[in-house]
Amino acid sequence: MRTSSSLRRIAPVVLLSLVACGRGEMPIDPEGVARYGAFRYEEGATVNMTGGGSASAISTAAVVLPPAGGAAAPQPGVAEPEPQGGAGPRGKKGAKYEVIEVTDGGTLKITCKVTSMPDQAEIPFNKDKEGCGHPGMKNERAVVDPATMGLANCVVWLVDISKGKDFEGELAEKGRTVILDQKGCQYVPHVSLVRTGSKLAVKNSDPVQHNVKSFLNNRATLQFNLMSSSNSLLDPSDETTLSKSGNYLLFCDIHFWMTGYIRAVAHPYHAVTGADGVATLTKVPAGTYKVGCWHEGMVLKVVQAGAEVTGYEPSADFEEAPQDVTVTAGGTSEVTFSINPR
Ligand SMILES: [Cu+2]
Repeated sequence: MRTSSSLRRIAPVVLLSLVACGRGEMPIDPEGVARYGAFRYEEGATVNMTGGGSASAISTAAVVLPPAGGAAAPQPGVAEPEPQGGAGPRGKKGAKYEVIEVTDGGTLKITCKVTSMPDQAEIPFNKDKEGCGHPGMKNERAVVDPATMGLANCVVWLVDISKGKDFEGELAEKGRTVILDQKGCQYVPHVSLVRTGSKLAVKNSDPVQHNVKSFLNNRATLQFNLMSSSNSLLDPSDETTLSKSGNYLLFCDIHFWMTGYIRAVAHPYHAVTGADGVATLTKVPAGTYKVGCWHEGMVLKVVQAGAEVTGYEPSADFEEAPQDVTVTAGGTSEVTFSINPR
């Protein structure tokens, strides 16, 4: 079932206008490094978004910035200095990526591991328990293979590559439509890569309504805010075209535990670690590079008022310090990020 375009936007009557207060504004990295900071998401609180224009939310929902310190207080993973070489998803600052034929490329195997097991307790749903379709939700932010301690859903990339292969496989198609599904009140996929310029078709496989809201790189930059009716598919639109490189945070104003991330990338040397914590980059031109590593943050704290679950508090996303690696023609190089759970 497709909903008409007029239904794509949330009815204004249920919206609250958000005050662009300017307080607590997070810096927007010009290269699109993604840092959302920790945030708290619960019902009944005053809507308080970071500054930079207007945004909208369903009236019952709120993003509450960490209090304390007010406006200019640095937030974990947000206001820290740019790590050395951390030029972000678009690669070397100011550089335009050049496609060349790579005839003597090497392979780079990147492993993300946790140094200890993060909390993997089930997260209780606080609404739509039936409609969300499964009894116990694991914290999607901490997917770890206990055998290897490999950490899934890390985005890894070559920070400073300026030329190399063209996009391959699914990403070869410019302006591709990518389906973002909402299933079991979770985003599927939870963390994904798309080529910059791809369009999202938002699907809802659940018997309950969702609202999908997206911010680019930080919570001051609202990209879209769409109502997604049960069992529906929204056609892609200008709004859901990911025309800028960077990290798109997804979340739902109805089910506050729902978060997801899409990294839109301008060159093909990016990957997401799988269930074993490993990602592989192929056809890397021989040379020395910096390897970046981003993760959404592993903690999803349950906010309670007595026995009642009132909200959820994801930890801050973070980047590890980039690592140097040398790739040789025909060889396989390896990089391992050992990450402290946080
Ligand atoms: Cu939802």
